[in-house]
Amino acid sequence: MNNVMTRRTVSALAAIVPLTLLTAACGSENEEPKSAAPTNPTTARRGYPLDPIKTAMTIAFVPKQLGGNLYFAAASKGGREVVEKLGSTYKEVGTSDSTDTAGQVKYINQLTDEGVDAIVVSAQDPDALCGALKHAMGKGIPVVTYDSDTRPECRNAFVSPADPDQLTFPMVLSLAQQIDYKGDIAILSASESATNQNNWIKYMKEDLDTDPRYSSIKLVTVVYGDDDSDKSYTLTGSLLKKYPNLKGIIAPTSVGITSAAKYLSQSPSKGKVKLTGLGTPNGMREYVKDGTVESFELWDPSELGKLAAWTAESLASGQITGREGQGLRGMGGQLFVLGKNGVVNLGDPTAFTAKNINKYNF
Ligand code: RAM
Repeated sequence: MNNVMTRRTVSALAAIVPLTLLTAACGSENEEPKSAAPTNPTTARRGYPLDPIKTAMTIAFVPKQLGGNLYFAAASKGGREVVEKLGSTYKEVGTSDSTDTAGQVKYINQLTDEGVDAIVVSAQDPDALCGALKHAMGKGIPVVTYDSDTRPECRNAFVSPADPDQLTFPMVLSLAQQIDYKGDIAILSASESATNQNNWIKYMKEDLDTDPRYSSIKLVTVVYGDDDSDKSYTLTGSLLKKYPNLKGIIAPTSVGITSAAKYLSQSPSKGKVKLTGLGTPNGMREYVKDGTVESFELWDPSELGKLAAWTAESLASGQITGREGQGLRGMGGQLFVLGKNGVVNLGDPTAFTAKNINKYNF
């Protein structure tokens, strides 16, 4: 046991030291890296523990959804900031439809053909992208999933917003408290194949089934709005019609919760049918102010994008390989350590209420 811990600590430190130097090297634009840059970028991609290198790479983001989704817009902004700060080129491609998995596969293959230095993807499906991603990795292109994962063997590392338990537990508890621990509830999700959504739903169901405080709460259905505003809005109306005794909705999607809030705010169910889940403060502000929603949560998507970009740069420059126990420092100097299966968690989510929502702008 001690040996394992010692090995992990040593390997984490080995990864951290060059990263700290890399940060320092990037502090001044004209400053040359302190030690020799590797002559062969392919070697760097294979993950050898190299000295700090001057980064001039192309890092490509493939969000789960492009277009009006505020969540991914914020994540991309953070990702771009880090990539450009490191002197690399930020590239972004993707589909506007969060169910267009074939589109994601097509973009990943394109990026592989172009020979980008790393791919950062929020996966619409745990399996469907695997062939394309494995092909990319086979060509020496590191793959980072963020927000929504694939099967672990289809990427090098996963930048997860938070531990799923820490994310779902407060959502279920908050809704339970608001409905006095009894009545029918529903979940309004995004797309049916989204890894992150399905994982969170699994945890929520487990909570509802096993926590004795929830024995009088019944989950009547899970519906999928595909992160499409109109579809999620219409589905909210259908839920209210089909389940007239519905007491609450959990929507763990930024598009879904805003659409549901919009519907409720205009209906007689405002304030009566409770709503919580995951949303952006900018998308939810008016519905918190008008009393439709008491509280919801989220992490800072821009920080998620930053950490994803930083992980990709660290992999592509050979500073880390995605192995458990390796460490990397965020731009602010905070240490993140890769856990089992190369998963790194951003941290705990924030709960937003009328009291604090004005402090946030994303
Ligand atoms: C939507 C997407 C995304 C999820 C956020 C909270 O934008 O479904 O994957 O993490 O909501």
